[in-house]
Amino acid sequence: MELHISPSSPFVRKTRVAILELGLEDQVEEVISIPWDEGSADVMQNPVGKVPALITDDGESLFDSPVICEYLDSLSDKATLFPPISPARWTALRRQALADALLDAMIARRVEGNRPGDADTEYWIDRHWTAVQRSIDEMARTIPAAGKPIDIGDIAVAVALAQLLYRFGDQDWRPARPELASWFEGMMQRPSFEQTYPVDHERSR
Ligand SMILES: N[C@@H](CCC(=O)N[C@@H](CS)C(=O)NCC(=O)O)C(=O)O
Repeated sequence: MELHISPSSPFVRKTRVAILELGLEDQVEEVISIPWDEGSADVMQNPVGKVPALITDDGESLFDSPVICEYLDSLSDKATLFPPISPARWTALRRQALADALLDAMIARRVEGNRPGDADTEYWIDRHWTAVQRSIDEMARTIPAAGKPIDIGDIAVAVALAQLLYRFGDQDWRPARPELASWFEGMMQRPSFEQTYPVDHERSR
């Protein structure tokens, strides 16, 4: 299988962490595909031109990160990141959705912050940042019990919180949320997170 990645993408990181947690690293070749490069949507076979995209051994392309993670999960006999139908499944999927939505809001806030300002810019920055803060508060309210097996919700939440520190390190979410910070530090010590630290890749334009 081929996983199209850009090394700074948190959605890519979710899939890379999942691959390591599931023990599938020998079956996946990583290919750097920068979405901003001409023709990358065709190479990735993803019409919306975003990473990650996974090309399966049958030549099918799969996107986006939740679909890729669930597909990878179906291939592993080592572990499962998607609990079977039960309350635990909805908790895991809800936490994944929360984390992905936090990242969407964080990215939108970053884009807005990099635009030449107009009257609406402050409104949108505030709106996106408020969504980010509410999402972190929700994560702090729903910290998993100690010893619970890791699932896709845990991976997604930890990736999102790590990306916030990577992109907005000057607005550290940890001091006001010590219990979430302590859970997060435990996640960051897993080899799957240590081996997937984000790196900015130079754009060709
Ligand atoms: N919902 C998608 C989001 C993927 C996404 O937004 N990827 C970003 C990189 S972090 C991207 O490729 N952006 C390029 C673009 O917006 O054209 C997922 O979970 O995979």
